[in-house]
Amino acid sequence: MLKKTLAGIATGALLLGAAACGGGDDEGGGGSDGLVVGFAQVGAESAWRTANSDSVRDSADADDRIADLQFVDAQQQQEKQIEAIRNFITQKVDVIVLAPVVETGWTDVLTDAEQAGIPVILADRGIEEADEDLYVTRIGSDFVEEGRKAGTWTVEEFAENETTGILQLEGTVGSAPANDREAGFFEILDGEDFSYELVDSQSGDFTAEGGKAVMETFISTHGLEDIDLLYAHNDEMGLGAIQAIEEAGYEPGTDIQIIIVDGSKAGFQAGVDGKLNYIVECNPVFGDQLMDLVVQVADGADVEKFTPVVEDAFGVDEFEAELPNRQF
Ligand code: GYE
Repeated sequence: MLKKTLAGIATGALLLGAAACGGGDDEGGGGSDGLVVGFAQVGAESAWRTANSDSVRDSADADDRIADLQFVDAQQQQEKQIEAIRNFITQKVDVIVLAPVVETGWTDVLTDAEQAGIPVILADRGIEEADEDLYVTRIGSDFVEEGRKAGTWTVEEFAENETTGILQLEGTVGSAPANDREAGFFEILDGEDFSYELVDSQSGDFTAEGGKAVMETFISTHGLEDIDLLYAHNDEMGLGAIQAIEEAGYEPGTDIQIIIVDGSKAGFQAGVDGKLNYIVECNPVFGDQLMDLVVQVADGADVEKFTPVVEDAFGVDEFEAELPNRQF
């Protein structure tokens, strides 16, 4: 805590120095009172999301360059995010941070932000390419790459199978991580000499309840005899599915192998307990990096269009050693 405060003071001092060099332009961002930032967060649907919200709030609190972070939890509803952005525009915040729940439907509201002269940073999820000019930069994960990691493990793990039966639990329909995790996964499967059947694929909306309900339907519709693998786009849906599998009298991790994406403590614990087989990490702790971007963007600095966060992937032999390192 002390370290964080000192770091905040140090960066604050740096910024004051930079402002002095720049001739003390107090317009909008970077003024001596610090920046006002509006953050339209997706919701609180997962451990990943909660850790992400905590990281952004903690970093803003500890950062003297940020006067106020206005945080809105949009409960996974795009209309609530649009409403939040309209409020931020009315209040003339310095920078808007948006974690867009889905990829499409942002043109109007982001055009309004642009016309109001308020820069927008995307945190976590991305939006469609057609609207690329309406935000300055995005910080977050490479979701296609996460899908590729899951795909690469799958083709190796089931190399000897004649045909591999797969079920997919998709994230929120139309969201960047659901679209991209699917695209990366099947890019690898289709690019290799690998025979598989996608037996079923449905959205569990990134929640445990959603994952459990969809898995119950999968089991009652298809049984598990011809299924080798469940690919769940996040931990919560995978953990919900594990419950459904156990309640139906099967052994998760053995009767059906399971991949999850995120890598929360609960996810790793399920791995240590032998209930799942591969974890693709998605890192939510990028609050400090985000605050640096906020300040740079408010100052009108040139920044990269995409700042990736560093991520890994873990197999069964690594679950136990990695569990104590998990931050969420
Ligand atoms: O994987 C999931 C959350 O957008 C990367 O959203 C994020 C995803 C994450 O609900 O758990």
